[in-house]
Amino acid sequence: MDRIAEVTRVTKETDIYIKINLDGSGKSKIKTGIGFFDHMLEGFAKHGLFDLEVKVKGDLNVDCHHTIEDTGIVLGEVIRRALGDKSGIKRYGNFLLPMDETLVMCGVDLSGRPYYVSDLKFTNDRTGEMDNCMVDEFFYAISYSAMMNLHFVQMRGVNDHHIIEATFKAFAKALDMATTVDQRINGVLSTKGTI
Ligand SMILES: [Mn+2]
Repeated sequence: MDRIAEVTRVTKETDIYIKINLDGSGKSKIKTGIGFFDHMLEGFAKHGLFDLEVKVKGDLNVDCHHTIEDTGIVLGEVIRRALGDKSGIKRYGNFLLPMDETLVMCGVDLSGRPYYVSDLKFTNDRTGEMDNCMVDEFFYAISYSAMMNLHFVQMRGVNDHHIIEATFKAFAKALDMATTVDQRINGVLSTKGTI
């Protein structure tokens, strides 16, 4: 069964289309209007081996807030839809991702219960056209719209570009693990019988 979903969401602040194939090969076509954010989403697709199309027209004349937050909401939504009933998936995923001086750990549980915890700390306020405070806003939005438990622990890191890129890639690798189908799993992986 194809694990593909697409969502279009239009508000007065943003116009967003996202399509994901969880069983892809890392191909992406990304255009959000924020160069650094595009770079991060391309890395997410490449390292998670997801095929990802993201088209965003946001009110960047205000700032990057709505564009990045709403992209997180829609990305979470396509992940949730592409997973379907979650039968056969590993459900839990984690990754410890080094990038030069930076080391970021990510833990994911596709539990159906949204929860977000992060202790990311940045050196400066911005990276390129992206406000660094939007990294947590983005992943918080993903966590509630995909209904996943998502943790980030920053073990080390000084360079903001490295910290943010390590965060996106750690998430990609952890999500790839959590969404992987394991032939040994019958139905959903839960003693409760539902996730
Ligand atoms: Mn980079």
